[in-house]
Amino acid sequence: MTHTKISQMLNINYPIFQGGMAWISDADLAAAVSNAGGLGVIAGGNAEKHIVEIQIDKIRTLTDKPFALNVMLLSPFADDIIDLAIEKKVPIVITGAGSPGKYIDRLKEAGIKIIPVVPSVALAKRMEGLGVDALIAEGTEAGGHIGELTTMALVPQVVDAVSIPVIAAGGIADGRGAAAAFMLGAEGIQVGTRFLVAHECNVHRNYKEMVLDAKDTSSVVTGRPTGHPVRILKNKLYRQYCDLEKKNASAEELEALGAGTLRKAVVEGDVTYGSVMAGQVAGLIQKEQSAAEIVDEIFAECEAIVKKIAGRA
Ligand code: TUI
Repeated sequence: MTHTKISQMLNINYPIFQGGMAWISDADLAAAVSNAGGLGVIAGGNAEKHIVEIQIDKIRTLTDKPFALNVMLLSPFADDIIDLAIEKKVPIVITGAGSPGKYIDRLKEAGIKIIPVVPSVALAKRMEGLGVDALIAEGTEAGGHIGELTTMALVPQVVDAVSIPVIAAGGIADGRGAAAAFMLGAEGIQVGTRFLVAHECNVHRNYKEMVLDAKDTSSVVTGRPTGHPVRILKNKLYRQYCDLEKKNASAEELEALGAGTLRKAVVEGDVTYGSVMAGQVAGLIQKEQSAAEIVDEIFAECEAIVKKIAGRA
């Protein structure tokens, strides 16, 4: 399960990507995942170029392994972050929350591998046509900004529609989820929520506690009326959001309630009125571990499951 087209293409030992989580996925977490043999990802999020530049310079002091930069296309600084990826010769760019069409030629010219997150078959086909290297098919179980389809339904449909490698994301936190993703035809997995509780993850302590305390129904979706659905863990902010929705508040009012709330949770530890973005698998996560322990455990479990199934045949 560890030797797939994607691990060969990116020169990594395990086909696992760490989710590019805005405000959270910094050089410390990304280097830990890359040093563990996976693909560490620095998230540009909504940050300005000089902030992201510091993280790119830092990761190069922490690892000589491949890493990726996640460019969040809803960011007002997305153009600058793409320029930065090219200037800094980042090996891999992952894009999310939109179509990276207008950047693809420049990234390819710079020799940067490009892997967009897609929530649908239509976008997957369009991206393949533009010459991207692989795709991340992310289901609605994921934390943060999400699409409509579940991972179980999306991944095999994307796999059937394209010939480039597909990485499954959304709802994967352990070896069982990884094995399921490979059964659906994925060549790799992306894991976000479980890395929130990695020792090397610098998210606020309160955020980690909320993930560890979460149960199956703790995650909810806000923002459907504004067209930017975001999965978070239920708290007072969510209840305020529901109250506003019931009052038929405008999209602007709803967007205003969400502004700045991710930073509030991640940096200040305000998990009451901040956005605690996490996936539906938060309820599975019971313990804090190093990034290397997480990576090793996921693949050991995955291989044991696959062997067990093969033994039944
Ligand atoms: O991007 C994510 N997850 C994120 S970004 C983020 S930061 C944020 N903060 C506040 C509001 C919104 C975002 C938190 N979590 N995941 C990747 C992802 N991409 N999920 C869904 C998509 C996506 C959606 C539409 C990708 C492409 C797309 O294309 C639409 C089009 O242009 O055709």
